[in-house]
Amino acid sequence: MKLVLHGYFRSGTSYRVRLALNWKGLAYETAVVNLVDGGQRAASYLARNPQGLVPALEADGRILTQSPAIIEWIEETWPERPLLPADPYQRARVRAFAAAIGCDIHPIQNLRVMKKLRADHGADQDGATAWARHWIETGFTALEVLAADAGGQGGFIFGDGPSLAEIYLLPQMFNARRFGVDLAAFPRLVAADEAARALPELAAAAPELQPDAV
Ligand SMILES: N[C@@H](CCC(=O)N[C@@H](CS)C(=O)NCC(=O)O)C(=O)O
Repeated sequence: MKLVLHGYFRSGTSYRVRLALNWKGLAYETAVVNLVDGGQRAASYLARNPQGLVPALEADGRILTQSPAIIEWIEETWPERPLLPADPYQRARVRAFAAAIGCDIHPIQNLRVMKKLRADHGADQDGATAWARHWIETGFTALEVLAADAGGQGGFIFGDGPSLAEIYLLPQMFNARRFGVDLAAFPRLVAADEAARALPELAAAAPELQPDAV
């Protein structure tokens, strides 16, 4: 199947999809949508995703959007090297961990939200950064507790290898570092991030290694 990932090196949601594709060993092409230049609002991109958000994954010409839906589609299409455990209760726990990032942290520190804070709500750059840090720290405080009780091994949160939890965590840790979050308070999350990034497939998805990295 021909896969083309429309995304941006620094986008956390694009990073999630790269991690899932790499973990499954799937080859894909990269189509850069430069978020700084407004590429997400170009007519050619809006035709692929009317939301004007990356990523979009093209699979044999068919378009998929929304990273959670894309990742679940990848998981269902290529079930080997599963990112979700077999047991329904455990699957729900892993999905809850991922959703705490995907629904409750990432959207409120996203580019367009930060821009709106600066443009219309009186925040300067430091104020917008403090906003992002606040929501990441609030979310991470709960995730640290969840992770401590998740029973993972070798640094991983659930089980003894990467799951959807790490697929969501790595990009959020990247953002946390960008915004200057003090990660010392989150040793369990730091350990999971390190364990996952030690795997060559996942390491290759890092933003700084992408063709559009600046
Ligand atoms: N829920 C969507 C969110 C996508 C999203 O927020 N993408 C960001 C980059 S991480 C984006 O395109 N931002 C462009 C903007 O804010 O203008 C998903 O998971 O795919």
